[in-house]
Parts: sequence; C-alpha cells; structure tokens
Amino acid sequence: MSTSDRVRAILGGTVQAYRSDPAYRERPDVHNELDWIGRRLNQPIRIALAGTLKAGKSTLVNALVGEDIAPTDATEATRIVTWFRNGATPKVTANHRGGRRSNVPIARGAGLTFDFARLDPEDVVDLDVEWPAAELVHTTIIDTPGTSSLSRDVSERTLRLLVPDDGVPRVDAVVFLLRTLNAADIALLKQIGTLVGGSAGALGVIGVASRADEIGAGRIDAMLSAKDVAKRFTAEMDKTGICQAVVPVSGLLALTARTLRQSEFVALEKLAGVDPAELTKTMLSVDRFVREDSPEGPALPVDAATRAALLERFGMFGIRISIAVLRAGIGDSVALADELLERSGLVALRDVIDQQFAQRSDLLKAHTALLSLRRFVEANPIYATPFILADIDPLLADTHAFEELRLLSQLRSRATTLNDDEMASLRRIIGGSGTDAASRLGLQSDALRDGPRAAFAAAQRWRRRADHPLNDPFTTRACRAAVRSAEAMVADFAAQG
Ligand SMILES: Nc1nc2c(ncn2[C@@H]2O[C@H](COP(=O)(O)OP(=O)(O)OP(=O)(O)O)[C@@H](O)[C@H]2O)c(=O)[nH]1
Ligand SMILES: [Mg+2]
Repeated sequence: MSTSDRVRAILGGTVQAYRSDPAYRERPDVHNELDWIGRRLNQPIRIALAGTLKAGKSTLVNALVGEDIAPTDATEATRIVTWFRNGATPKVTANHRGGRRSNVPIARGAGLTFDFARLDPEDVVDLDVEWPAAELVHTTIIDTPGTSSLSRDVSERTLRLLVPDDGVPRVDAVVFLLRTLNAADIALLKQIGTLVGGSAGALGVIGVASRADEIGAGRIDAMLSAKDVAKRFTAEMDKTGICQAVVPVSGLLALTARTLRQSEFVALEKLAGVDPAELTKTMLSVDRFVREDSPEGPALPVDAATRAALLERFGMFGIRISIAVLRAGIGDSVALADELLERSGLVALRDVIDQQFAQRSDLLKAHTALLSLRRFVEANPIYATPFILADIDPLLADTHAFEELRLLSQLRSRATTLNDDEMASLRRIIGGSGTDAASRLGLQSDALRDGPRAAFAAAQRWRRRADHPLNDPFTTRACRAAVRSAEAMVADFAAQG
C-alpha cells in the first residue's frame, strides 16, 4: 500500500470516529476540516516561493508560469500572500478576515496587477488567482511578501503561511530565494526550514541564489561568477541542513526568454550590428546606455526609449549576453529565447523542482496531511485519539521515502566518513537526482535490463559500507537508508518479473 493510501485509510478511520462521537456528530466545522485534509491529497502540490524583500520572488513566479501574472510593482499586491491555481478563466478572489470573499478586478499595465481601489489590504488574508496555464495544472504556486526584520507585518504574513500558529501546514514545499547572504536571512531560512516540515525536519526545501545575473555587475561572465557565488551560498545554506539543493537563477532573464517579443529580437539584432568597441563604450554603465544620444557620441541604431525598455526586460547582463549570442550566429528569436532560458538557470531549477517536488508530490502531500491530521486529533481529542496517533506516528517516523528526503537535506550539512564518490552515489540512490530506478542506479534508461543486478549489487555494497567499524551513527544511518532504497528496487524489479 502506498503512503498516500495509508494516509487515506487513517483519514477514513478518523472520519468514522468523529462521526460516531456524540460530542462531534453535530459539528460541521470539524467534519469540514477533516474533509479539507482529505481533499488536499487530490489537489496539486502547493509550492511557496519565499525569501527576502525584493529577492525576485514574484518575477520567478512569472518565469515559472511563463506569463506576467504576479505583480512586481510596488503596489499593495506585493504585500499579500497570493495563490496561483489553474482555472478555466482568469479570476481573482480576496479572502477577507472572518471568511468573507470578494471579487478583485484585474488591471493590466506592463504586467498583471490587481485593483485594490475598493479593498483594504489590512483586511485581506490572501488572494486567490485562477488562471488558465499549463504550468499550474499539477502545481499550485504561492507568492509571498518579502520577509525582512524591518517590516514585521509583512514578514508575519509570510511566516503565518509557512509556519502557521496552529501548526497545520498550508504548503507542501518551499523554494527559498536569497539575494544576499546575511545572518538575518540565514536565521530566517533556518527558522522556516525547521518548521515547514514539522518537527520531523524540513521536507521539500530548495534554495535559490536569486537575481544571479546581477552578481557579476552585468558582466558577460556574470552567470559564471554567479555559479561561484552560488557555491558560497550553497555552502552557507548547506550549513543550515534544510535545503535539498541550491540553484542560481535569474528570474528576470527567464521570464523575458519565455515571453520574448519579435520587436525585442529586432532591436537586439540592430545593437549586435554596432561596432563592438563603440557598443562596449555605451554599455559601460546603465546611465550611459539609456542616455539620450548626444550629438558627439556614436548614434545607436535603437532609440533611447527602446533601450530603456530593453534594460527593464533583460537587465544589463541579459542585453550583453543576447548581443554576444547574436554575434555568435544565432539567427532567430526562438533560438535566442532558448539560449537565454538555459543561461537563466530556470531550466536547472525546473529540473530540481521536478526531481525534488513533482516526483514526490504524493509523498509531500501525504506528509502534510499526516501533520495536519495529527494536529487535528490533538486539538479535538476523542476516545480514539491515542489510536489514531498510534497509526500516524510510526508512519511519519518509518516511511522510508520521508527518511530519504530528510537525509538528502541533512547530508549536506552533517559530517560523514563517506568519500566524494560514495556521497554522490548515496545521494543518487536515495533519490537525489530523481526517484525512478534508472536515476537512482545511475543507469541510462535503455540500460534498465541491468537494473536488477545493479540494485542487488548496490544493496550489498551499502550493507557492507553500513557495517564499517569507523562509521559514526549518522553515516551508518545514511548507509542503511541506501540499503533500504536499493532493496526496494530489488523488490520492485522482482514484482515486475
Ligand atoms: N536583474 C534582475 N532583476 C530582477 C530579477 N528578478 C527580479 N528583478 C527585479 O527586482 C525587482 C523586484 O522583483 P520582484 O519580483 O517584485 O521581487 P519580490 O521578491 O517579489 O519583491 P517583494 O514581493 O516586494 O518582496 C523588480 O524591479 C524586478 O524587475 C533578476 O533575476 N535579475
Ligand atoms: Mg513580490
């Protein structure tokens, strides 16, 4: 029986218990809440984007969805938690304190924004955006207000979502954006990380070194230096032991790549045709680049307003890299968009989201449901509470897939006696690069006929490694998990015949 099925079974038993309890039989609120926990198991996984002020969260939401739907301007909208779900037609609803719901008019400027003229942001708990988008069919994305020690109220809204007072998790996974590394950000990340996954430790946290294109001050090697910085970020975030992976991403570049306009391509092509030495001079600084053409300076083939618009959409790095790519011979806007998307880091981030969240979405949702249910039966005690807890707790503690996720995070921060090769192979086998057998065994998918033998050998190898006399307890625990992962594959292969 899968973990989700077991959670459903426990939930079914719990519903029965509350229905037959005289104190709760007539309590629709209680039954609704149980119903809600169950319904969520069938809904898309909920991934929240959180992080520091102006870290680029909303821009990254847009890049992930491929459309400009999360407001990035400085209006009230950026201070409110916003849920983006798939829906047949665009629709924005505000959830007010006290449960009232109201329709919010959609306004279109440069991107989408919400008309707050008739709304008091203080009275709004969160916004629900329904939008027809393929990217939202299996994933609900939640944009959160930036957290900072300077803005208690806004930070609190985000914390309430990620770490609710009642302990019932609202989201299944978190992408945490950090633009700089400072002690306050790291402390916040730690706080969120330890609480998101409940006392069992974080399940499903990815770190993003955001606005990565700005790191090299817009130089053409910016993303390379971004990778170096990301390494430092990674090391720093690793120490917190809560992120399963850290990726450098430029959300701006990714969004622009996914929404590239032909007119932009044409303008960039004109710029690419300018004498390189002349162009370099005008691109020395943002000010120079957008300044009205001076009579004595070189005349650029693109007017100042267009240059400013390009700057807003691409950033200095994006413009430089586009020109370099065009000069290298890329000849159409689709190829340019592909190249920019790749360099933005979004492709890598999507891979990580897929490996860490999408492939495990049932599991992450099951985890959320177990924690929610646990909270629920404790808050509403009945005779059956101890029996229900006796079902939930072993499942939380012993479900091997939960342990895999915990280990993937902890392996980054804790010392082991594994060498680099062993570490890479251990991370792989417990699902660090994907949860299918080929990824775990490091086989090409067409070499899966070697799977049974490889899985068996892996189980043996990790069993020996687990018994090494110089292991510390954590190393032993990790090796034993690898044995279980390998054995599960052996069993799966046997079942497939
Ligand atoms: N160069 C560059 N600029 C970016 C990037 N992502 C966002 N920005 C810019 O940074 C500013 C803030 O971006 P948002 O996406 O609104 O950031 P946010 O984290 O949602 O901000 P708050 O919700 O207000 O905390 C905007 O002017 C964006 O254009 C990026 O990857 N590169
Ligand atoms: Mg925002």
